[in-house]
This record gives sequence, C-alpha cells and structure tokens, in this order.
Amino acid sequence: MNNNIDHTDPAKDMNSERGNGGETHQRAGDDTKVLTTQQGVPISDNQNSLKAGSRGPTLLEDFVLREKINHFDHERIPERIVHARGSAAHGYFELTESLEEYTTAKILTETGKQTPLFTRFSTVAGNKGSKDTPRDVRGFSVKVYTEEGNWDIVGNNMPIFFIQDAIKFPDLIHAVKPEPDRGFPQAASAHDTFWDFVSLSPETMHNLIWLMSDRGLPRSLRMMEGFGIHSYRLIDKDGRSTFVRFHWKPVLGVQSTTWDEAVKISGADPDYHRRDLFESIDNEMYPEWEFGVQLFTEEEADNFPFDHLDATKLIPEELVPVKIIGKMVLNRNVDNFFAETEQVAFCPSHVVPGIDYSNDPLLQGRLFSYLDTQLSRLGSPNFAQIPINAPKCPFANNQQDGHMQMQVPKTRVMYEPQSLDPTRPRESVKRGFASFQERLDDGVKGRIRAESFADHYSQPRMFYRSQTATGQAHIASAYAFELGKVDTAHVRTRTLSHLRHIDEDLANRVATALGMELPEPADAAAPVQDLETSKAVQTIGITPKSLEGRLVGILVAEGSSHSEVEKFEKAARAAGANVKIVAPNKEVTLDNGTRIQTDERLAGAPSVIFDAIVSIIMHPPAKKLAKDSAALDWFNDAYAHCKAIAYCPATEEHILSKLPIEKDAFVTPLDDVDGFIENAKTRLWEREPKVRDLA
Ligand code: HDE
Repeated sequence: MNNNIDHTDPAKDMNSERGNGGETHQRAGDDTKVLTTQQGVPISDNQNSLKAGSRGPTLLEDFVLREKINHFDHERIPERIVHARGSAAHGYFELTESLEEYTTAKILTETGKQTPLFTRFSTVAGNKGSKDTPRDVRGFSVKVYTEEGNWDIVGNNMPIFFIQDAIKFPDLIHAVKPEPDRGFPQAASAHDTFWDFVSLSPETMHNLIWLMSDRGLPRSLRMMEGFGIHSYRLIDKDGRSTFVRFHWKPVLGVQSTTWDEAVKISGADPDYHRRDLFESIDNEMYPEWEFGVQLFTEEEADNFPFDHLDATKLIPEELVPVKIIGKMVLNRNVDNFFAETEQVAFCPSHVVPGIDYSNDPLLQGRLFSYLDTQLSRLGSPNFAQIPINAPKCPFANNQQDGHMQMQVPKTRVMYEPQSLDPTRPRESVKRGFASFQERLDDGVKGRIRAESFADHYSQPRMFYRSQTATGQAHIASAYAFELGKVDTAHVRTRTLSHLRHIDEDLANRVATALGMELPEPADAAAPVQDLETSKAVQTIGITPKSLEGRLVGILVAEGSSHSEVEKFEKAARAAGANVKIVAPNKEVTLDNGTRIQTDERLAGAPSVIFDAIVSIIMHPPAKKLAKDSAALDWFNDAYAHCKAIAYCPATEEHILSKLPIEKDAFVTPLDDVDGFIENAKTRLWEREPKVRDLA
C-alpha cells in the first residue's frame, strides 16, 4: 500500500492574491514564465476584461479578450468520419529477424535497431466522445518513423473486413452510424439500418461473426491482436515480389470482457480503455506486441481455397504460419492529446521502398480515401509538417505554399528538372520507391467482382466451429441481442437465412432466442466448404492463464486488517497485476491506525473494472454495506462475470449469504491467498450458465 495521505495543500505555498471579484488566484512574479498573447505581449490581468468603469460595458479595444475568445471559438476540428474515438502512445519498433531475402526495406532488414513509432487504437462507429467499450471493431494504426520515410500499417483488431470493394464503404458506414433522422443509436450496431445493409450484403458475414464474438469486446487495448488485413507485397533487390500479411500479437495475450460487463463498464468508466493504456504506461508496465508476417508466393496463393485479394478472407495461421520477426513496445504517453492523438494522420499509402500493394480492391480504394479525408480534417495539404506526422528522416521536395506553410525554402528553384540550384533535391533511381512491375493479362475494363470472391460463408463457418462452447454461446447471444434491437421483421428473417449457411446450430440458437421460425437458407453464390478449424481465431480458448497486466480490486473499510490488505496486494503484484484499493469512503483508517487514501470510492468503482476482487472488511461496515446496492452489485457482478472472489468472515455473514452466490472453486476465503491468485488468472466459465440465460 502506498496510499498514505499527504494533506499538504500546494496552494498555500503560492503567492495568492485577492482579485476584484473576491476570488483567489495567483499572480506571477517577475521570475516566473509570463503569460503572453500570441504576439508575445505580456499579459498583466487574465481574470478581468477591459471595461468602461467597474460596472460598465466591455470595450472592443480589449485585444487580450478578443484574441483569447477568438482562438477558443476555433478550437475544434472535424472529427474522423470513422475511428473518431481513439487513444494513442509513443514507442518503438525493433526487428529481431531480417527479411533480407524478401525485401529491401531497411525497417525489415536491419535488426536490433529501435525505430520510433506512434500507435493509435480506436473504435469505429462512435463519435469522439463516445464510450470505449461498445461492441465494435477496433482500429490498430501504427506509424513507424523509419529512416526511409514514414511507414503506416493502418489495421484493425480483426483479420478481415466487412466488404470486398471500396465503393461500398460509405454505405456500410452510413448504415452503422446513428440513423440520420433520429440521431441514434450512438456507437452501436444493434439497429435496423446496420442489419438491413449487412443482411443484403452477404460478403459482410465473416466480419460480422467476428464482431458478434468476444473479439468485439476487448478487455484492454493492450490485449488485442492487430492485423494489416490486406495482402501487401515485399519487393527484393531484384524486383521480385512476395505477398505478405502483417500481424501484431500482444505479449499479454488476447482477452475480452463479457457483453454484460462491457455494458456496465461503459457507465462506470467510459474511458476504460484509454485510462488503462495511460495508467499502464504511467506505471511502466509497457504494452508490447510481437510483429509477425505471413509470407506466400503467387503460386501458393493460387492454391488457397479462397482469393487472398479478397479482404473478407483471412489466411489461416495453420495454412501459412505467422513468422515473428520483431516487436513493438509502447513506452511513452502523449504529451498533448490534441496535438498528437487527434492530429495524427495515418495513410495506407505511406509505404517505404521494398513494400508495395496488392490489387485488393478495398486496399486500392483506401489509398485514395485517407489523404482526401485528412485534407478536410486537418485543413491543409501541409498537415505532414505537424510534428506528429512529420518524418524523422530528412525530407525535401518542391511542394510549396498552401495554408499553414511552416517551411521557408531559401531558393529560386521549386521545380525539377532544374539546373540552377545544386542544393535542391533530385529523384534517385537507386534509393527511390519503385512499384512492382506487375504483368496484367486480364484486359477487360468493367465494374467486375471476381468470381473467386463469391464464397461468403465458408470462413464464417470455420470461425464459428473453431470456438469453444462458451465462445459459441457468446456469439449466438450477441446475434440474439443485436437482432432483438431490430424492429423490422424481414431484416431479422433475412439474417437468419444467412446464418443457416454458416451453421445450423447457430441459426437455431438465434432463432429460438428471438422466438422466430427458421426461414429457408439464402441463395449462396458459391458452395459452402467445410474448412479446417483454427485455434488461432478463438478468444477464450487462447487467453493465457495469467494476472500479468490485469487489475485486482481490494475492498476495505474502517478498521480493515492492514496485514491482510498488504498480503493480497503483494501477492497480486508479484503475479504481475496492478491493484486498486476501494472503500465506501475516500479515506479510511486501517486496524493498525494507518490512515490511507483509497484509489476509488465503492460507488465509483464497480467490480466490472477489475479482473478479480478481494473483500477485507469488519462486521460493522459489512452490516452497513449489506444495505448498499453498490456493494451488493460489487459481489453479484464479479460472480456473474465468472471472476475470482476472496472473502472475509464479515463479508460472508452479512453480504454473500444474502446473494445468489454459490461457493464454487473461485469463491474462496481470505486464508487461501495462493488459491485466489491462481483463480484470478482466469475465469470460471462453467459458472456462466448458472448466472445467465445464454442463447
Ligand atoms: Fe479506414 N478510414 N477505410 N479502414 N481506417 C479511416 O481516415 C476507409 C478500412 C482504419 O487512427 C479514415 O484519417 C475506406 C479497413 C483505421 O487515425 C478514412 C475503407 C481498415 C482508421 C477511412 C476503409 C481500416 C481508419 C477516417 C474501405 C483495416 C483510423 C479518418 C475502402 C485494415 C486511423 C482517417 C487513425 C480511418 C477510409 C476500410 C482501418 C475515411 C474508404 C479495411 C484503423 O479515410
């Protein structure tokens, strides 16, 4: 426990003065950094505007007031049309194994060097101020400031996307965003327009089932996989190409919350993921990912039972293993949210020599979209000069002028070729980016969808059949929940007609939960295949048994045992967890007389924000808490979310005995610290059917 209280008031040491209105504020002395206008003019009074007389009108002359209000009025920029809600951090990339055989890109061939990067995670559908824990895909964007220019891997936490062709993107997003007439629901796919669109676009079925799975509810941004999704190309020194898909694998493993938990977290802490990322970096528990590649040739791709240019298809790791060749560590929080997290501009078109694109029609459309949207969002083609976007290697070209130009080129020559200024930049065949010389045989021009893109159900089937029983129940329940919010009957029916192709059991469970009849299966454009299942696409099945990077909540109250608290805190920290002390009040005195400041008040820290809970309270407070719904929910929810609970005698007598909590293997008395720590590393999923009616 490091929560001993220091009541020193920092303000009392400062040079306080009473202003005219009677408020207390500090005035800078001559030796302090002085507040100025944007023109550098020192400001003497930042509390009162210039008036004619003490009670008279404010004067237009007041340039200090006008400049301040004017700047304030223009503080907002348009938020991202998608991925508006995001959290980011600085870190580095380090290559551990060279891909020299496949590419000339220095970032993928020079091992052992730390290259700075900036990573932003996001939800897709919600506005900038929306909650962190909706059921949604998460963005996973990495900007690596390589010495050959910036390389952005703009990916998601799922290995596939909803649509196959960029032309459908505005429709997909309009369908999922709040409905335009009513302006709701915010950050939610559970509404008619989304399911109307997806049920009419069977290509969405694969990403949909990932979204309905636990992958749509990450426990932490630190516990998500990242995927570049599309096939890219690596180009070697002889101009030969190998296809590649990029992967980020979290060292803490993949972990998710349950739906009920995610819903409650969004009320308890809408910034749950942002806070978690910030606090773990602040506590020097630096999130880390392994960087991996799936490499394959054109000939190998021709034998896949799907088309790798189709972004709705993943390449099973069992078919092409992910080769781990590097790592990413996030070790520095942003200094300023707006300057960095908001203004960062990721573009799939930012690649470096040795990395190139495939013909994936979704990727091709993205190559246009990002620069275009950033022009309107950041307001000028000079956004690349903003520090977070600027390369950290030398850069020079003949682009000039425009809004907010920060550079002052000292030359007559802003064109090329030229013969007047030898200091000006020139193209370099040797070092410059060169596109892969692809032979194109297909001479037909048209709005064509390749026949090899027609199979929309085989991989969703593979995904469903790969899950654990709990994972499958969560998926069926998620469909039932979402379709339960859809009022248009034919949209629900049409969705069920697709589910029949994915898996009859899934279709039946969802139909039963909705109280609906199963319709005929939808028309399938291609025969559905029974592919090999893949463990790599599970969530619960691959969540590591570990407390590393997780959070334990310890409930205390007046008179709680100092030594018990210390014992549990020590054990949890030794297992790699962080610990928060919770109490009915902000300050409490423990049995040894130490007065501590708690991390959270019980009313503001429901158990959903913890991975496991401990209760160490004496009889009088326990008796009182037995009448407090926040306290009862604390235990009930931890139990309902299959978490480990360690309880003291007073908790057992006054609280647990009144709740529908069975003393199963994960509900243990205080004397079994080791048992609690072991349980806290995982969840007791077998408990779930007792507490929830899953589909
Ligand atoms: Fe994006 N996407 N996207 N997207 N996307 C944007 O660019 C777009 C797609 C992704 O943290 C926008 O700067 C189109 C796939 C992430 O700042 C916009 C299509 C994947 C982020 C845009 C896609 C992504 C974006 C909005 C279909 C995973 C957040 C703001 C062709 C591989 C980046 C912006 C950040 C952001 C367009 C599909 C990931 C409008 C047209 C597939 C992580 O340009």
